[in-house]
Amino acid sequence: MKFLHAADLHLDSPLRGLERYEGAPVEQLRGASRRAMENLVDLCLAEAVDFVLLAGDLYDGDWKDYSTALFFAAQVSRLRQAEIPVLWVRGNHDAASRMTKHLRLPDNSVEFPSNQPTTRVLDQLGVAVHGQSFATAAVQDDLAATYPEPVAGAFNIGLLHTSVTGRPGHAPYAPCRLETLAGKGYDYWALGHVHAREVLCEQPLVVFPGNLQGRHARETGAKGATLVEVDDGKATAAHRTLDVVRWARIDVDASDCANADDVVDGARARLEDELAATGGRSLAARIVVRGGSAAHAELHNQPERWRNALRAAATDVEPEGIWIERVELATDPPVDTATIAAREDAVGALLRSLHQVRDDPDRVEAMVASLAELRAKLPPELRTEPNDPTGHDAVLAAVEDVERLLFSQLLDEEAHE
Ligand SMILES: [Mn+2]
Repeated sequence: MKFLHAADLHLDSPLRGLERYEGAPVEQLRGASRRAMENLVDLCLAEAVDFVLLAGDLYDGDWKDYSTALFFAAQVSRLRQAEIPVLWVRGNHDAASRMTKHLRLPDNSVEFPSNQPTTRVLDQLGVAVHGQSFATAAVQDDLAATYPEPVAGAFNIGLLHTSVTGRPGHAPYAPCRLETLAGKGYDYWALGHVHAREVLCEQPLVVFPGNLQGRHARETGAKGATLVEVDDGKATAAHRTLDVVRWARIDVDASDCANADDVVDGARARLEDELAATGGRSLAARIVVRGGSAAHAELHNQPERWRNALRAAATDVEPEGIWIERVELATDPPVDTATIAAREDAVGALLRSLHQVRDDPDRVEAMVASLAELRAKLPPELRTEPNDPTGHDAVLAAVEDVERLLFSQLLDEEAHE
């Protein structure tokens, strides 16, 4: 037996930050969530899966018109022709109360109700799927707690949209404990909501497949669904990549760049690498240029020019294949500490006194002692850091941080005077 588990399709969700500029592959980006769903159906047909599970957020929100629903219905029909059922729940984005329009789906579509958890048994396969849709967007109850007991003799699957115990960047909806899921007696938990793929438990398998298509610069890396094969009651899960546009963050270290052209060349080389890693997909990239650099003044005097030079480099690497979502020029001025420390002004005196602290073990120890005194006055719950932030090494690192931050700011001011 074989099934496909996907979640968070967010059909017709706009890719955030989509800017038009000459050469930007705008249409490809716009249709990305639909093309990814077509890839999903293609995979199901090629693998001849027995059924498909969709764990919520099929839609990004209420449909603007019926075209989103018609598209989804057409994809479900492709699966119906191969007699593949699609079992699905609603999540926070497509909760029952948020959707004002309705379209009857093909009869291989099985939507779980939102008023209580229910069980659908696929007789021929000996599979029982338990699920409950979100009635409203912000479900605060532990839905998993009331899921039915496993059906004896069947392969039991829990289908659920949930944050489990919470994940950074995701609202804490339908919270539950991993122990509740693992202890339910089910053979597989098909979760949705968290957009990063994560296998929370191996025995039984508890899986977030991640979303089908990244939607913004923080959803980087390969996106897709989980293909599950069950042999003798034992399930194995494998990620299958289905996205059509790949998000990447391109960090460019400008500290060795002599000028802004070097920065563009460095970014270009990184874009080539990232594009090669996408396996023929389009690339949506955020470029972040950092580091104390001799190119700093040039970049900051003409930021529009260099932003567009970076866009042009991307278009040159792959016409209509790379879209630059944003360019952050976050360089610092080059810091030549020897010259600054020799200066007779206040800046030079400040740097020299920082170096005196750094190079004098007695002064560092004095700081450690006075920080330890402060730390002792903290309530115990604030003293739980595993690495003592008031230790000798931490204080030395802090002094170096002060130097770096202070001087990049001070010298930036000078450069703009
Ligand atoms: Mn989602």
